[in-house]
Amino acid sequence: MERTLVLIKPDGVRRALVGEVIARIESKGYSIAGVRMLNADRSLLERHYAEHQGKPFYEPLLEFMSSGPIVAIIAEGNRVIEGFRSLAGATDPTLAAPGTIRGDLARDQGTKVVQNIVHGSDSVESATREIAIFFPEGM
Ligand code: D4T
Repeated sequence: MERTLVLIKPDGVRRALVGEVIARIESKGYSIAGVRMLNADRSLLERHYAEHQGKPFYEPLLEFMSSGPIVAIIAEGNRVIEGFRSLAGATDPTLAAPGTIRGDLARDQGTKVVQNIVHGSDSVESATREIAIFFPEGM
């Protein structure tokens, strides 16, 4: 069964959208196989966002992602990686379609890094790598 890593970012937790995001995942028909709330430290975020190192939004991204608690979720189901990215909507919340998590619940706040409530793995390889970072003891 396919698995993906979903993160509810600090903006989502601050705005009390944890239940809303989990409800959308479950309502779509996927299962929750693991949930963990944590304060992500810099070394964990450096591993998670290794592909973005050196980009202009990298430092603001790490700062934002460590600005408060996040919720890491393992969601499970056939084609869940693609399916959750579809539920999340486009990275830029201004352009994310209404009906998606970002389209319904986020907007551009004019910050250096976009605050778009959720992260979802983009491939089987990323999902495996990211789940191991956030659930090192397995799930
Ligand atoms: P995540 O990784 O959070 O699910 O988002 P995406 O898959 O949709 O986007 P990403 O990995 O390309 O970017 C990671 C994170 O950085 C922010 N970002 C991204 C930004 O502020 N400016 C940018 O130009 C890009 C590409 C948003 C998400």
